[in-house]
Amino acid sequence: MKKINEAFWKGVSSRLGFVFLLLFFYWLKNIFAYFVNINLEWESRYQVMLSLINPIPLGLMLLGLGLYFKKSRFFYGTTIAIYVILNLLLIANVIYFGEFTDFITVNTILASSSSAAGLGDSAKNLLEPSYIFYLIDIPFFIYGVFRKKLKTDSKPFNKRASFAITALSTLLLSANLFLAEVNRGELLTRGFSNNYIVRAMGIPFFTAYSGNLTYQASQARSSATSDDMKKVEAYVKEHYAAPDPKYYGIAKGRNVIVIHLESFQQFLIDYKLQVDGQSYEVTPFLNSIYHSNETLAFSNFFHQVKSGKTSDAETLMETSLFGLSTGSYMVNYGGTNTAYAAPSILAQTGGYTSAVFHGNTGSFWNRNNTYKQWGYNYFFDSSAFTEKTEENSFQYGLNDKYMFPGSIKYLEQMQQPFYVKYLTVSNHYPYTSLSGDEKEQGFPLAETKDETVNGYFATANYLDSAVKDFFDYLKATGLYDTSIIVMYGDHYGISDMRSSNLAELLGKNPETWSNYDKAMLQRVPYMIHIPGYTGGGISNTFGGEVDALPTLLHILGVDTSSYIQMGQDLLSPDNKQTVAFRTSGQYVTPQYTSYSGRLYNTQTGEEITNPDETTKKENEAIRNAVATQLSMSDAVQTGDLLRFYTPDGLNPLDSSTISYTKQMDQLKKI
Ligand code: GP9
Ligand code: MN
Repeated sequence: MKKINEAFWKGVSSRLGFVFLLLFFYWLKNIFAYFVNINLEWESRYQVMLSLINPIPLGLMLLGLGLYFKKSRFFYGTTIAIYVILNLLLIANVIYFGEFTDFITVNTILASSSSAAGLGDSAKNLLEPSYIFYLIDIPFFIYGVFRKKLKTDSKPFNKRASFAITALSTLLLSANLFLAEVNRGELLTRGFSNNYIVRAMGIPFFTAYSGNLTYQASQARSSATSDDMKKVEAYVKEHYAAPDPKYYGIAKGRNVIVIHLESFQQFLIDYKLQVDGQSYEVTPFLNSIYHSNETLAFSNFFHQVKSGKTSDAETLMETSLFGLSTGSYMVNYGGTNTAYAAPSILAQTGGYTSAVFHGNTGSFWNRNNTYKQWGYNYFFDSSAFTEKTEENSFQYGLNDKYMFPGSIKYLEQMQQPFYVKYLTVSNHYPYTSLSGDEKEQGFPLAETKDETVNGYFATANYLDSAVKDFFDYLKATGLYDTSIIVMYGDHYGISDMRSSNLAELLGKNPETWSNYDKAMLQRVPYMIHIPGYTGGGISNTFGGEVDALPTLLHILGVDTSSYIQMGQDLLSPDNKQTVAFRTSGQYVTPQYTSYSGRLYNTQTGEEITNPDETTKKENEAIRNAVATQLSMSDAVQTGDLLRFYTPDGLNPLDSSTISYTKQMDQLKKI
């Protein structure tokens, strides 16, 4: 035993032995991450095997680079530095995954100044006990060094042998790629999902892959031409869904108040939480709006966001174009691309003034730049809310019950008709925003094993009551009767990783919780409340966030036939009811649901494992339709194609005249 012990320390005290020791720790941490913190959605043993080996090739290649150095301090300096970087990359991805169910792309890193501020903050809340494991090597090294068991090796490693290590790791990497390709053809060219790439190739490989994508994006803009725009134009013309005259212009000229319901899922509507034998209605006010005949409500409205989360939802809702397949459109292109967004369209067609109210810093998601490109006249961010204190706010900003009242002094000065958007925050992960908030109203926590799920209902209840108070204000001032109020949930609040913890609360079995259940949980509210109108009701039409803008514009009597929008009016009889998720190959129609590689009957929820010819054909057609819709949108977004096209009756916007400083003075002047 003693001999083995000595041989071990002797081995790892050689340069090559040291490299293998670091490689071993790195491998161990990756495997731990794959099994504990990251969900790779393995579908077969083969894929598990791929994941087990994938940290090794690149790990060896990078850690082996130090071997080329003769001098001892260069060897150890380089090797340890590379090891630390690899570890940081792994840990950062683990934490990021916990929040976004996605991996860090180079886009995200480049945009860190605008989005990482919030992530850094939430990281503090995201620390889980299991993360201790990533420090497992530290006590080992302390022991080895202090007991003088782990020594440095001053003998340079043979040049040829260093080369052999590089060659070996390259060979292993090719083998890894080959095995990955066998499992999933065209893995890298079609991308599928970030998850697939990490599953097959590991995290550092994915980072490099995404870096390449970012580079390509910058190339895409410079190579895009007006011919590309022609193709998009043809597609949009063909998919235009003409408005139903019954709804066209029913709210013409009214103020539009948009309320963004943060992380609000459709299942909350009418939901009653049972705690200690008592039943608590979570969102009584929103339920009353949902069921009102003054409201056009939608029960099968899906969010279509990806890693841009809130920013993707805003992009979809206000431009009828999708966010990106990786990263955030607003962060990457929002400040530069030509856009025809709701504020600018309404200003030009109806003389609207526009503003956003949001209790977080204006740079988050690059809003301060994007909103100018979208034509927002005013943007009141956290700096406009002087009532903000430690107690009434959290990492995403001022709580809703302070943000709404805090906006009034600005809203009162606003020229009518106005288009204003309220971005709420209190119902945001980790659903602990109310600790310290005096207006918190004692709504009970759910009693599952998941803290995140438990807090979700109380923050949703708080949001509900904040919205009710705001409606009361609107009614008291008479603004209510001259406005319409649009409300939507931006995306899921409980991620797919956690959603099985919701199963029991929804009367389902967590053991049989399926991808179908996960897909159905992507429904979010969409309601257009029109005071005084009585032709409302709940529509079961299937649609997504991309369909919201044409729907709203038609209600306001704006002709969208020459606009470049990817969505279809949800009230139009021509609506195709095909909902694309932002992850390729995933969709919902009234008949089929395709989610995480599985196909289901949307009506029954049963999995279709052996599709017959008709089913295959129909799904092939749907797959093509959603892929085309996404690729047309991507062409516009990444190629900045709207610089080549001006819709009838609109002009490109001159954003240089918009400034978000001294806004109260600007308002008073007008
Ligand atoms: C931050 C808020 C949250 O300002 O909009 O964004 P999210 O984390 O949901 O994308
Ligand atoms: Mn959000």
